[in-house]
Amino acid sequence: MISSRFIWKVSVVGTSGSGKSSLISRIVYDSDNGAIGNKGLLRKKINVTYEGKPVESEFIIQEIDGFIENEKIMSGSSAIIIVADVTKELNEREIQKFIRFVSILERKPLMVIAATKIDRKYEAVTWQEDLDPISKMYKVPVYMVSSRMPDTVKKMTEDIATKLLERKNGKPQ
Ligand SMILES: Nc1nc2c(ncn2[C@@H]2O[C@H](COP(=O)(O)OP(=O)(O)OP(=O)(O)O)[C@@H](O)[C@H]2O)c(=O)[nH]1
Ligand SMILES: [Mg+2]
Repeated sequence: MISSRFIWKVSVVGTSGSGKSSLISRIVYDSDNGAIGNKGLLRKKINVTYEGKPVESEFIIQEIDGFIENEKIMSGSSAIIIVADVTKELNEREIQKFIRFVSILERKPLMVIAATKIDRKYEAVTWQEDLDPISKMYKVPVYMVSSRMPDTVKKMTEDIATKLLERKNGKPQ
């Protein structure tokens, strides 16, 4: 039996072609067909066990192209997944600037970095070590994922659901 239900708005941000739609498609349909509509909101139920009880969370997922510093959109999000393509040079400045913008919002969303396309590791130019400094400085966790590797995405999604519940319950992050 499900003991509680929560609805969270999750925004997926990143530059064009970074893999946002493919990640969303993996989360929502368990497929890596990135040809999902770009604009609509998609929903996905995520079940996790929290403090020994099954908890159902519903993610309402929105794809946002680029690192738009829009206060209304960002503070209306419960969580933001920042997508970085490991086959592309990391734009550290842009990501840091965006994280700083989100960090000072009064209703600060949970942020994670999804370093994606790790199935193409032979073409990778960005590594976990490149993201570690940003991750440590801003306490934003990094997930090495691929829309072609379902488990990596599932783990990140469940972690986000759990962290959102912890935040709601006032647990320090
Ligand atoms: N090998 C591999 N290719 C990926 C992965 N994620 C995305 N791609 C490919 O990268 C390209 C861009 O992916 P999209 O998911 O459309 O990226 P996007 O960020 O939604 O792009 P825009 O909506 O145009 O901004 C497509 O050709 C995908 O098939 C991945 O994890 N592995
Ligand atoms: Mg897209």
